[in-house]
Amino acid sequence: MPRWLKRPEGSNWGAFGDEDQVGRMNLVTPERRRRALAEAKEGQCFFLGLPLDYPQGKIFAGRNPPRLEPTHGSDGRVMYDWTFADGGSDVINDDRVVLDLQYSSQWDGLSHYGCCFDADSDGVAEHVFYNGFRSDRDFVQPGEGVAPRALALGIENLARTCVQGRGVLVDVRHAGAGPHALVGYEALMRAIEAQGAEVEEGDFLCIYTGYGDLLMRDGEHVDRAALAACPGLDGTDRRLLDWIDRSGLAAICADNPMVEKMEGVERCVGTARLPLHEHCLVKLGIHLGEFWWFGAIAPWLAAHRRAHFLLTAPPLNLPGAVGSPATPVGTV
Ligand code: UVW
Repeated sequence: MPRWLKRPEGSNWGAFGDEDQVGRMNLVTPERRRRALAEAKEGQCFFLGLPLDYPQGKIFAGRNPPRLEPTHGSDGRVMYDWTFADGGSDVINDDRVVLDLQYSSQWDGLSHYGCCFDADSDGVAEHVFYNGFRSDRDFVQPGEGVAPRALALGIENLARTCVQGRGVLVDVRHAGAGPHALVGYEALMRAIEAQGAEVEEGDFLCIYTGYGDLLMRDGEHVDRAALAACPGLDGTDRRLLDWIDRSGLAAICADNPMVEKMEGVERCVGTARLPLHEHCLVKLGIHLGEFWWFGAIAPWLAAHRRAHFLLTAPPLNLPGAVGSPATPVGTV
């Protein structure tokens, strides 16, 4: 049985093979990675993530900061400042963490976001994900004593690609329009051109909105109104979505929580509340990076009239997870 009979309009399901689980990451070929490596001219590197206990407060209600706990040794003792009971000069600390995988700098896996669509053409919409994988067949749903798990499209698939390619930074801090600072196609193209950036097949588009800078500067005291005023992509702009498709970019990474904005965006009833998520994660297999931080690399790139760099950002190789913390690095 084919997994789907109908695919959403504008989707590329099947283009990378019926069993494909990494989407546009297929476009990061060895040749394109060599082009990315050529951007590492100085050997200087920048961290592009937040500390994983940021945004020191709640942006999404259900996502909590990480909680470190000690593990216990085989003798039941807390394994912190731990020594062997029968002697030896060794002193050992060992810990574990309760970690909401999408609290801080993160990758959205292709199993993170789906849509209601009648892919088997029986007149009833299913919950489908990239390439036609389905909630009812390809996930273990959480229940009493049952842990959830993505049996397809888990983040381990992204990890296997190693996530290394050419980053293209576009500063949109002053490009937003209207009270909600929405960045649509025109504004993004203007910023790309003004900054001498080129977005080509297999690139990682990095959207610098300034959101991460506010979090890094003000921590738990950050001004919520100032965060809300930071720009974000307008996922309802059809021309923007078409360009994302045509450009061949492999992933979009932003320093804000969702890449796109929900505030001030008008949608038709019954359509996706997060249309850029739907376009990228469901239809095209484009991974989204969120809550990254460009406050150190961006001034360096601007001072050297550059927009491109080598990006290395593997997620945790955690089988079955739908997303992952990210600890991305840019090398110039
Ligand atoms: C949601 O889709 C709610 O979250 P994220 O922005 O992390 O993808």
